[in-house]
Amino acid sequence: MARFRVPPIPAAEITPKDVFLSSRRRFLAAAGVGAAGLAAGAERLLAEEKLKTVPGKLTTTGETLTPLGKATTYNNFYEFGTQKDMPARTAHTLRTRPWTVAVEGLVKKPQVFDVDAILRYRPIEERVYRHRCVEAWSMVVPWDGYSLSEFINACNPLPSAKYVQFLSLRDEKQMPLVGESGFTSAYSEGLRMDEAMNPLALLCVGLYGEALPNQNGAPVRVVLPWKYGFKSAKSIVKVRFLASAPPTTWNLMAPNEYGFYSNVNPTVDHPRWTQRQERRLDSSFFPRTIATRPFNGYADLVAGMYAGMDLRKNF
Ligand SMILES: Nc1nc2c(c(=O)[nH]1)N[C@H]1C(S)=C(S)[C@@H](COP(=O)(O)O)O[C@H]1N2
Ligand SMILES: [Mo]
Repeated sequence: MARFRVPPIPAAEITPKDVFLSSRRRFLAAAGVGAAGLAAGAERLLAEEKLKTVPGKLTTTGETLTPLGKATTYNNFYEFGTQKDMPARTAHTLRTRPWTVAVEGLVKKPQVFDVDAILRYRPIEERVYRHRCVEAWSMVVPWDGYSLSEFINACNPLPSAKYVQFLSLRDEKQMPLVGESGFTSAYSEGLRMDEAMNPLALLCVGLYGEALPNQNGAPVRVVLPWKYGFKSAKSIVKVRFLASAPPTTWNLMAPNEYGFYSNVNPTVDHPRWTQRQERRLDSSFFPRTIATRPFNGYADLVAGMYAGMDLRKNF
């Protein structure tokens, strides 16, 4: 199995080995029980499962965070059911260790990385990002990970690689509901190389300082805060470098609804709902309706990549 050819990072920066969640913790997360409601024993367990994180530089400030219990119970992960509350109840069947990510296509040399090597490769940053999740809903989530660009550099893509594809696990045994997803093959998403290398693009291994719950894409996913949620593939097992844009799951399923770029754009409506507004899930009981911002508020960091492109055609 290939290893990153980099000097080992200092011991103090290494993430604890057993970062994956216990089944009890998963159950509690699925049930939406906060740390306050846990017994002392379970609290100790939680502490042990904390990721060691450093504050991320690219952090959204001044917005109320979406509580952990909401971010982990209102999910899209069709392999675990098509209703928003289903992944939290069914994704416990996913086994996140051992787990490998295969890197192939236009690279110097194909490699297979163990997920724990990926976790230890760089200090895990906590980055608070606006997240456009299911349909026209949004959250503000403290994600944990590091720049996707760091991982891509370790993959050694060739100059001919212009796009990168992410493929999720597809396993009928671990995902008994995958047959009902409508997906005909492994969940696929893709980015243009400059998008993938943008410092905002996050290789994500946790949220709220804890390892990713299964329903949020354990053990490793991407998070692309200027795009609609579906661009962020969960539970990734393969990364492929390509000369042209890969087929993507939602684009194949409904091409008039979901384009390749899918940058958050209040001026291009989804055929079935407006994109001018979003419903923010935070600690208030009723979600607030707020105006959607171009590129989800990240225009200063990403708009330059699309200069000269017609974003109504390339939606
Ligand atoms: N493998 C896989 N990845 C996926 C999906 C999916 O169904 N399967 N759904 C996508 C969609 S539509 C959204 S909105 C986000 C939701 O991420 P969240 O549940 O962490 O908010 O995951 C994306 N990644
Ligand atoms: Mo979505």
